[in-house]
Amino acid sequence: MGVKEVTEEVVTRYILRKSIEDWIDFTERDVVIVGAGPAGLSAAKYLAQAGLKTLLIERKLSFGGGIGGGGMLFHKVIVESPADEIIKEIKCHYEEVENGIYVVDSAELIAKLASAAIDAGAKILLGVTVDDVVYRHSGYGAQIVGVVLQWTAVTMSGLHVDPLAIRCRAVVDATGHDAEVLAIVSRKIPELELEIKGEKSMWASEGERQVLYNTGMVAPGLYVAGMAVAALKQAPRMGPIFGSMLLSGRKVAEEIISRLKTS
Ligand code: 48F
Repeated sequence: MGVKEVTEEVVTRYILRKSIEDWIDFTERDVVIVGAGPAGLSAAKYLAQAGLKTLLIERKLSFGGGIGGGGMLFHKVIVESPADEIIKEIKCHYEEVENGIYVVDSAELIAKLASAAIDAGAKILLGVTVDDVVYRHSGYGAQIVGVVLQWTAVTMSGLHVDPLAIRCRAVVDATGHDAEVLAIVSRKIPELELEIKGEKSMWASEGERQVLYNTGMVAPGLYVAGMAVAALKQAPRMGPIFGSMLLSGRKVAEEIISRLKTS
């Protein structure tokens, strides 16, 4: 049997039509997560699972963030309890090498996390950079009500192209070590008094503890998860141990779910 003939203009027409349909739907979301690393993917899974319209925006053309680099490019990462609940839920293979210490393949963790988020209903946009937020003033002061988007390729080109913005009820900074969204907010909305202190040197277990403890809302409409928490709170870095990244994603999702469902 021959391969069906598809003309070039048909390819173009359906890609454009279906992408634009999605983008129009994306203009209003319950939650936008910035960064598809372990924290962002985990948050996306739990938010979408709770029925919230969830959009995950990733600057690169692939997801996984720091997972893919494993430990110094060795292809294994460590997950510690109780985050084994999450790797078991997403059906990631693991080896328990000591009580409560699990080793997983980095490529599989990326694939299974992304698959779980997508299957739960989250949408992932690749090659798009969040370069600002949208805000309003209400009786409670400044509130984050959306994000400003640009194609990563345009950002890299240095061309001056005005961006587009979308609205949402919650924004999650899951951008990792640079806490990019928080850094923008700290610079451009000083009345929110956000200060990015920068992470400290390595102390794995203490970093894991502090990241998880400090995950959550940082300003009205703005939340933080993953290594961005360490940058905000000056917590120690931890290297290729991922338990708190996964748990931080789940924790931020739980907080957003409870706030949005009661508002
Ligand atoms: O860096 P990343 O994996 O952050 P994370 O989820 O996990 C941190 C760990 O990977 C590791 C660690 C702990 O074990 O030390 O580093 O907190 O993923 C962040 C993702 O956000 C994307 C970036 O490309 C990466 O995939 N990103 C960063 N800034 C933006 C962005 C932005 N402005 N717009 C869109 N995506």
